[in-house]
Amino acid sequence: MKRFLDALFAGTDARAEALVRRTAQRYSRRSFIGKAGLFMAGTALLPVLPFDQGGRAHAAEDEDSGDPNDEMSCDYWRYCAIDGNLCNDCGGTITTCPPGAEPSKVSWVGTCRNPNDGKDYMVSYADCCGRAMCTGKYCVNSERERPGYQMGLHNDINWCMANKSMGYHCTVAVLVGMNEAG
Ligand code: ABN
Repeated sequence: MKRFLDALFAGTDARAEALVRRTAQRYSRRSFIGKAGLFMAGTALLPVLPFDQGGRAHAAEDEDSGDPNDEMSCDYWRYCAIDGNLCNDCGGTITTCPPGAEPSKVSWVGTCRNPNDGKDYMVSYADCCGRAMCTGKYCVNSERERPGYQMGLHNDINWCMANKSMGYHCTVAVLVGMNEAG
């Protein structure tokens, strides 16, 4: 075995050295540092480039009733910042997980205006976890959402990540507060 490996790697050091020498002759140190700096700056900037999420929102809009009081429609007022499968279309309700799934320990909170009383409500979009992804209606709305590089303001996230069982099943929309001033 040793003889085989020796034969396989024979000359490897010499070839690597020759390659390094050729590269060093072709590029000056300054140009190498410049290129490496450019590469590193480019990769560091990549996550903060703006990206268009319009397509996601439109996909959901196309097939909806537009009724802000229809809990099965993505246009239901409480879903203004939801990103997920509706649990009420997956064997649960708008506030409870389907059997066998448990609510995520952390959740995304949005603020939605209820057109029936004109007040703003805080809505917690908790994910239900521990079962395979449900195939019920998927809604993507993004009121006050910001792109992914501000993670705390972004809703396209699997909130089951803090649970023991991280599999995402569906999302509920629970009212957790009302803006008294509004
Ligand atoms: N919050 C719903 C979700 C789950 C997994 C991936 C993206 C969004």
